[in-house]
Amino acid sequence: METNQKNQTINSIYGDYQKHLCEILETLTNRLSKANETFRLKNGEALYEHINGRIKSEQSMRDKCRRRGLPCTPYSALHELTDAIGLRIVTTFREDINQVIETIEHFEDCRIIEKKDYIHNVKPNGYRSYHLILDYETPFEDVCGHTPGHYFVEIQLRTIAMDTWASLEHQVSYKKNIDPKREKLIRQELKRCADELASCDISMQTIRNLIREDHAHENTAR
Ligand code: 0O2
Repeated sequence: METNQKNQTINSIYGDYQKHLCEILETLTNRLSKANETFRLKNGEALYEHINGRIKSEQSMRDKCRRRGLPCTPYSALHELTDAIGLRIVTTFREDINQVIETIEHFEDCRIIEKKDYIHNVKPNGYRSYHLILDYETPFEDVCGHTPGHYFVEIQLRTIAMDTWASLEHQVSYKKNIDPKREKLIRQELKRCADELASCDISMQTIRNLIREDHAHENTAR
């Protein structure tokens, strides 16, 4: 529940479904953490570096509904829009992203219904990330009144370098008004940083592959 300036209670935009959102977030986070641990025990390296989750805030969801011309209702928030529940998985190397996607593809109650590849199709400002929209089946009812229920979950996958840039850019410029006199320079610099970090990601991946090849040769030579 939220309160407005007159301290009147405003019903959550997520209605009675709000309690389920946290439960879904926790279940998926735990499952991914377990998968990470299993992968690490088997391969000696983690699947990903860290994971964060969030339920989109009331304000942010209401703003998004208004921007999209949708009424601020649970149906808009949970059926028309797909990012009420969000997970961000940060990997050390670029190729680990594919491995995480493969792991998620094996979750029986999750279906990937959309993939947005902002790594190959970099946003003009330099934003890189791989987004998945999941249709997650639950034993409880969804906003359409169906049981089993279906809830959308947005998963953002990126490397540490991509995440560093996105966090910085989010703080300084994403969806913010910038002084028009400086805007061009700021945007150019942000784009340059994004491209430099992307080039580091490629070098780090190459180094990792070389080290792996080296280990493989060592093992066959024994
Ligand atoms: P938050 O706080 O992360 O939830 P829209 O959501 O309207 O912008 P769309 O098409 O629904 O557009 O989603 P899109 O562009 O695939 O991805 C939206 C989310 O990706 C954003 O969520 C950000 O988290 C992230 N993102 C996308 N583009 C950028 C970018 O240029 N810079 C940064 N830093 N992040 C980006 P929200 O809802 O904006 O915020």
